[in-house]
Amino acid sequence: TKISLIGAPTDIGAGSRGASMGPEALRVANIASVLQGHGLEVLDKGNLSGPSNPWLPPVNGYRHLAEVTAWNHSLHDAVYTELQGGRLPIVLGGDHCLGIGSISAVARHCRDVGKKLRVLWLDAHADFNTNTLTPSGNIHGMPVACLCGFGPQELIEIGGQVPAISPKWVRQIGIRSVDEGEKRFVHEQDLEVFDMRYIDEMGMRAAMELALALIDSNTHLHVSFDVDFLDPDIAPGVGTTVRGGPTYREAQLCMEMIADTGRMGSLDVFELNPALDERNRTAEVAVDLIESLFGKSTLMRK
Ligand code: DIR
Ligand code: MN
Ligand code: MN
Ligand code: MN
Repeated sequence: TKISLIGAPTDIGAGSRGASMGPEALRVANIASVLQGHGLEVLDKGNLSGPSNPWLPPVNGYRHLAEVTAWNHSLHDAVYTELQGGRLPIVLGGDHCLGIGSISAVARHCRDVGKKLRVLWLDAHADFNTNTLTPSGNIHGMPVACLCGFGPQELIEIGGQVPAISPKWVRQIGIRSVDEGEKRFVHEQDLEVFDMRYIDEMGMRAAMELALALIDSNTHLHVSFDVDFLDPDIAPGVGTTVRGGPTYREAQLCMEMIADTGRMGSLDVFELNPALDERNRTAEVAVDLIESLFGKSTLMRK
């Protein structure tokens, strides 16, 4: 596998500043050499550039819509280019609004090559708000809705087809914070959510078996890893911590089961906020888990 790292240094869709430093923190945590250690060829494409964060209040339920659109176009084009070149893009975010550009590019690529797409959304949040449902106006709370066609025209059309994806292609894992109106919309659209209650009652293994069900050799698996998925005890360096997330062991199992499918074709790492971290330990745990996503295991298996 040939990997391309794409830095997207912005906090344009977030409610706190600092996710713009995520790409450097992941590089400092040695993401490239760790992956190279697994025999993967890694090319660091450097950072995209885009508008700075004007830090303005929401307009019509959206903060920074024009800037969010510019960043997502740029990321869409970069991710699509790497996929066309037969490479596996890893997006180093950046806040989760960038999931729109990244996944719309992955969906476009899947249409080109006739693959099915499955999106695994690892997050404390459902990110299924719209401008009328959002309590904050922060677009990092809206990417899943935008990808499914519920959002402003300029964001829903980035991948060239509206909607970019169907809610049926999405599996959410680790969810434990959903806003009131968002909750109704998740139910209405029938999103498949393995929330923390499900994981508490059934275990991470059962959750992942279902989330990964029906993946076959013609499936492209995209992993959207919001670092706030993890329990704040192991991952304090994010803007919106929510207690009661997966432990280190549960997160490892989640990543290892994804690796076992052999179908991951693209990965996003979002919401890491070094300004809120302690000696880069959240970046280090993220890289450790990414290593498992690419097949690190304790013993030889099978
Ligand atoms: C909250 C927080 N649901 C919002 N969202 C996210 O503002 O829409 N935090 N995604 O990471
Ligand atoms: Mn474009
Ligand atoms: Mn998120
Ligand atoms: Mn989140």
